[in-house]
Amino acid sequence: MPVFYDCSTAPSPRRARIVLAEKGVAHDVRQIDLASGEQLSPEFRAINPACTVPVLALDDGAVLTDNAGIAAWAEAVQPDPPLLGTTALEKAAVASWNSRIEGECFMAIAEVLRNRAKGMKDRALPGPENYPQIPELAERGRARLGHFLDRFEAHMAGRGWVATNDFTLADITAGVALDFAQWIKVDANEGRPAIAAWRERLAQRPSFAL
Ligand SMILES: N[C@@H](CCC(=O)N[C@@H](CS)C(=O)NCC(=O)O)C(=O)O
Repeated sequence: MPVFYDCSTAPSPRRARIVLAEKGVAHDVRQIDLASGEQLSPEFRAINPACTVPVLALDDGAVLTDNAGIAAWAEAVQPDPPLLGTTALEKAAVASWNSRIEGECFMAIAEVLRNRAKGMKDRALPGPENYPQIPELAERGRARLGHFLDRFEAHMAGRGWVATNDFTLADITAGVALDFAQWIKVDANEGRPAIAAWRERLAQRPSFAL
């Protein structure tokens, strides 16, 4: 059975956890304690030299070391329900929105958190190398997030789901990101009724309780 390397408190592995749940892919779970730096241990480096979770280790020895790979693999081995779109245009829309949400929303939140938190001194980026915090990036990230959320609110007005007429990976990435925003005390729902209504719909999915 595949082994999923998780950290129950972190946002990135939560994205993959939701994908595996939506697809019904059976797997074992190993928790990696990011707070104590287990991702930098020699044992975990041997599994993922990038020192990040999520990781999915497959039965044949292949190791998938990020959300992009895990989602692509899960869609290929378990096409139902489709999470990456079905028509050519849907696939384009899911890929496009997923990429935008990662860059404009997820990263903006991470910039705020990682460039300010005392516990992340010299850990401004995940990975094997240490990078110092740049406080200005925290300010920029907060501004970027606000601008993204206003654009996203306009996009979601009158829509059921982010990228297509159905729930897709773009909803997973955005839903996890906006929960992550609470870590920096940003309530994405405030003054944004379309986002709030969509998050209500997400909250009804059992996978989002994971
Ligand atoms: N591109 C990766 C990013 C994964 C990532 O940044 N994971 C964080 C947890 S949210 C991590 O492992 N951090 C380790 C660290 O901060 O040292 C993906 O989405 O799969």
